[in-house]
Amino acid sequence: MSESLSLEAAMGLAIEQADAVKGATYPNPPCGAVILDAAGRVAGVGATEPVGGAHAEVRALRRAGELAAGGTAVVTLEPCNHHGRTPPCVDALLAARVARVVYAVRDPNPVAAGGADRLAAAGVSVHAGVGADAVAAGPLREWLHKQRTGVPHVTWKYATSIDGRSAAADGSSQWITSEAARADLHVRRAAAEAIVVGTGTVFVDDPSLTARRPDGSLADRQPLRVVVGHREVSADARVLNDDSRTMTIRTHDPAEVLQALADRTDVMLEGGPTLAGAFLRAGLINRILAYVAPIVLGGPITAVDDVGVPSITRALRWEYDATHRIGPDLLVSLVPRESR
Ligand code: AOF
Ligand code: ZN
Repeated sequence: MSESLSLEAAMGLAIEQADAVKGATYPNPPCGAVILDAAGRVAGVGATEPVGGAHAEVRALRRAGELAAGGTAVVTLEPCNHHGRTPPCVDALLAARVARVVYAVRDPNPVAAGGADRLAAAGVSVHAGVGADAVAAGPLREWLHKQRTGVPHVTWKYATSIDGRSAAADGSSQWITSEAARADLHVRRAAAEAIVVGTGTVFVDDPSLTARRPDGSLADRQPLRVVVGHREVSADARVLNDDSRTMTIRTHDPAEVLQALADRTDVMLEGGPTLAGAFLRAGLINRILAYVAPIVLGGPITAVDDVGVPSITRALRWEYDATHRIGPDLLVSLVPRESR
């Protein structure tokens, strides 16, 4: 028999559920839910289904069955209060006679909001804010950004030597980082909705931009591949193969790129240096993910070109948000300084 869980631990479990469906639910948020029975033991867990399917609460309640009565629902997002593509989660929680609801982040979507108030009015004990920072920086980061700004969240990813070079002097750039780091990248690609590169990168690297497993097979979910720029891409470029869909956008303007991707939530920018510089100058990068290898390359080829910084006082300021050791490499995650 399982032991009773603290609310923080239950929220940790709900976050794991949400992380596992990240990328599969947009435009809906990837949410997680845990139902604890009246004794505080896990009775059911669930995550948001792809759009049009059940919300996390409904999945978890189905698994918990009768055990939900008198228990606690621990959810990453305030339960919805509207008939959208699915009925309100609040109704399902009330029907299951849950005694308490604990959620991390308020639902900023005005159409779905109000769940907490309705639950409280119905006599359910409601607690907000448990695990809020972890959820807002984790599974819901991209979706919350989109709700707030109307623009997709952009992660700029690159691989670099410890001295900041993205290729050797002769242009060779494959295998800067380890196999372990590349496997991590492929998991992140599979969770992204679109991967953007410039035509220069297509010419130089001929990337396929798919999400692959370590054995080379294609992951179940493939992001849309987006090639940005005026030049024509050759018909036999890997980025145009049948492994995923590809969109070409004939502009260099980052704002126009994001307009063309306005129905997306989570966009990954994979270079090259000119396009990355343009996005940075435009202030349209919301996270930097740098895979840093313990090698020194020297030479002229850097991950990013001009970013419009004439002197140190005008540097674009970021802050470290997480660092992970991946095999021999480091993964460094940064967010804009002012966003926190
Ligand atoms: C929840 N739990 O797991 C999710 C929620 O069109 P619908 O019916 O699928 O509703 C979409 C809205 O519901 C979405 O914009 C967001 O406000 C909320 N998503 N709510 O209670 C969930 N994914
Ligand atoms: Zn819902």
